[in-house]
Amino acid sequence: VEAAIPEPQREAWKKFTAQEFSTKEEFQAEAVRHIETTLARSLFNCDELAAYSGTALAFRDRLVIEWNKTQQRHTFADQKRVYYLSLEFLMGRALDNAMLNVGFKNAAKDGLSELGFRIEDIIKQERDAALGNGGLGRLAACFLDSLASMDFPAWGYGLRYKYGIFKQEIVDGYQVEVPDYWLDFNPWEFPRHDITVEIQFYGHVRKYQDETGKNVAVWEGGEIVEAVAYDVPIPGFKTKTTNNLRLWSSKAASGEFDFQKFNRGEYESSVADQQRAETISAVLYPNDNLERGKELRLKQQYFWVAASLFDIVRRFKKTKRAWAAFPDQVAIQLNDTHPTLAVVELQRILIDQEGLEWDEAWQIVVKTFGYTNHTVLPEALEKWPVPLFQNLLPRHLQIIYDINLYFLQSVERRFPKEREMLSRVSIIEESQPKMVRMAFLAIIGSHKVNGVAELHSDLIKTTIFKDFVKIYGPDKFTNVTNGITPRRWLHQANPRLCELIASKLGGYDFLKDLTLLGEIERYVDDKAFKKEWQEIKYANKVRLARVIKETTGVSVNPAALFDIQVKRIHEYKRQQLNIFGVIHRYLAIKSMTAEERKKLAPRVSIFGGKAAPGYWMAKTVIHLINNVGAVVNNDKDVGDLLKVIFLEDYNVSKAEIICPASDLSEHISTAGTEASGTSNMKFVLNGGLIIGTCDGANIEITREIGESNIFLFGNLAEDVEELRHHHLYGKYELDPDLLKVFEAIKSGTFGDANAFSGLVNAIVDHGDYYLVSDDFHSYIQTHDLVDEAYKNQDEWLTKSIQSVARMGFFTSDRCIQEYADLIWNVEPVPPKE
Ligand code: 8GP
Repeated sequence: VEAAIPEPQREAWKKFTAQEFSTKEEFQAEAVRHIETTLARSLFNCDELAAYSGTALAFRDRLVIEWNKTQQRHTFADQKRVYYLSLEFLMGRALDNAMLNVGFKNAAKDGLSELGFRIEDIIKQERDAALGNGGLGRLAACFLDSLASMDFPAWGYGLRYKYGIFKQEIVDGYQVEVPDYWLDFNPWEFPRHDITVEIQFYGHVRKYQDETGKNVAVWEGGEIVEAVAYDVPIPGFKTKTTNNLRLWSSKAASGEFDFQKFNRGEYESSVADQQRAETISAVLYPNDNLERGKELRLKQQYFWVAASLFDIVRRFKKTKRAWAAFPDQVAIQLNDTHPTLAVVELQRILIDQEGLEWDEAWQIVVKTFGYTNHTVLPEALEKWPVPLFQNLLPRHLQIIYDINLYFLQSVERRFPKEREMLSRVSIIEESQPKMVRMAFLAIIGSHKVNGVAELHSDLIKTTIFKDFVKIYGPDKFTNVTNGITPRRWLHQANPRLCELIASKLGGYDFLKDLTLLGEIERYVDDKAFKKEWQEIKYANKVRLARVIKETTGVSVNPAALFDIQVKRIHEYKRQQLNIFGVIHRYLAIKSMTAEERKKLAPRVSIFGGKAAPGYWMAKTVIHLINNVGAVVNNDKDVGDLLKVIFLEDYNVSKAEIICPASDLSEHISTAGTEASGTSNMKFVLNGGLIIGTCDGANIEITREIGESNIFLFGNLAEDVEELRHHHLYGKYELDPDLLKVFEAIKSGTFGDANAFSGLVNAIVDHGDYYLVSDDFHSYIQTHDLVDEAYKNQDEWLTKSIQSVARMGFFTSDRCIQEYADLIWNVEPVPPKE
């Protein structure tokens, strides 16, 4: 390729090719140049935001240089690439991550300090890139970090929402949603106005036979929207590999149509078209573990999938290979069912546009895709009404019908005696209206299906996808237990703990091979080490206490036991169980003697998390937590023994402060409902103990760190179904302690009791689906054990250190290696040093 460019031209270019800064002074020169020229600011009006911007741009330049080289290297290597399709990437802030991953944070710190700024203040200027709801989106972000850090040739594909997840404000104890317009200054994205794809919607299908007698389908008419690429560099840790995250933004197609409208003087309606097009990528749907079936959501899905596949196919075609080689060059992972249309779109491209026969095309499709399931909750499983599909994507619906037909025929041949199975496994649900079941389409269109923790992967095989295990055999289904990136969740979030560990392990290699953490277990009896460990936890609690004071006005004692539950608010995650437990504790304290009170360890119960705007029950839980806080925190009689905090607007950057500050965190979902959980891993990795149910990854965490290092309680997944049945059809009594809590609520102790009647009635009158009452006693007892254990600080510290030492398994690097081996069959492309 290089040879095609004339020698003198090459020489001239190379003389001036961009160089990376490599000293503090060079960093300062770059930052100041950007502040003065890119931002048009000066020494006299450079505030912290401008200093952030200059720093970010200086680091961005560094990333871009490696990013360009990486993309070239990957093209030359001509190896199989991974494409991670996700509607959500919950990235958080980029600057600190970039500084740490390229290894230049100290230079920047000193350089900024000489210019009169503190690096912590500068980092805080950045807004979170919050293009996700919760665990599913954050997992995608951790995966990008691992893929780059491990030198895999990989791209992420997503949507460039103008509004990410809303900002949460708490007003009079209620959640209020404020739009998150985050793009006014985003130095991390590169608009690629030259990379656009036209995306078609609506219209109709014309079928005919061509000269050779072949059946041809043409999708005609409808409307065209343009997808524009925005690229975000993803730097690996201690490697030059810098991968790409491509986010698509929608705009009106700049076609003749508009022009004619303008000429006809229809200015307003032409602008309206523009806005309608832009609506597609305008906003992230703020639901976690819930699908609402809105047309705009399906439009988002097709828009993103069609643009991404066009891009992937275009890249493949440049290699001039035969189509049969496609799955040897391309692995596409479906992050949940949101991108399942990609299966149909690839089949459409191959048969309608490239002229392949159905069977040949279908083999390519199935070999290309893998599907990750993230939930068994029925309300989260995607289904789309057939009439909506028919209208929006008529050709795709036809192809889905054909996929279904061939699939059902093969099932019928193999299981002729099981006719009821056909309707159970059909992609089309025979309801009114008929529905397209996206999970079934994803299974049929992929060669591997995985769950995200062992229990979850077992559950999908025995419940929602049982028939498919019978049809395809068990090998199509596998498990890849989730992980987290230690770069963000230890190195960045907890620099002091990281440094202490590094001092014992002789460097930071453990951040790339987390199993090396095992070595620190040798220091569990080392007094000085333990003391430092304890001091670091305390300092992290002080840091969180400061944030609590600033945002809620409440002073909390950093010496108290910090008991934290932060995650999306959802009935299955059972924040209601936690707050009922807190009320129980409050009532207990109120009836204690002075002697008894002395023996009790002071507690701070901290909650955080967003409720989906339309999820009334979740909002009621937030309201109750805040009202309990208002009563307890102002009860002089209770003082430091109990404080209840709701931290507003929980997000990635807040999590980085919260996770290192827990003594105890809560992962207390009804057994069998939380697919994995990943904050459980973040808290343990930062030396906090956890209380939890036998659910999701809690089970594997227990196996790794040892049963004596975790507080497990509650019913097991295998007993849940029977208990629920019993609630509905048998006689059962509610837990007496829980009833006392309800009495307190009903008597108005925490404000207007009517506000909380729905919450209470779900348990008292409506079958207690999430088994709050069944688990209450065990929960309270286990908290008593926590109180006891916390009194012995030395033993607590031992548990903390042992747990961290044994967390190596939960790095997302391990996870990505498993995907690479089990599902993608891809190899890294390491940079030549
Ligand atoms: C989440 C799971 O709830 C969580 O346990 C898991 O750790 C995380 O995915 C990453 O695997 N699932 C979802 O957010 C989810 O399924 N959302 C539905 C809309 C698809």
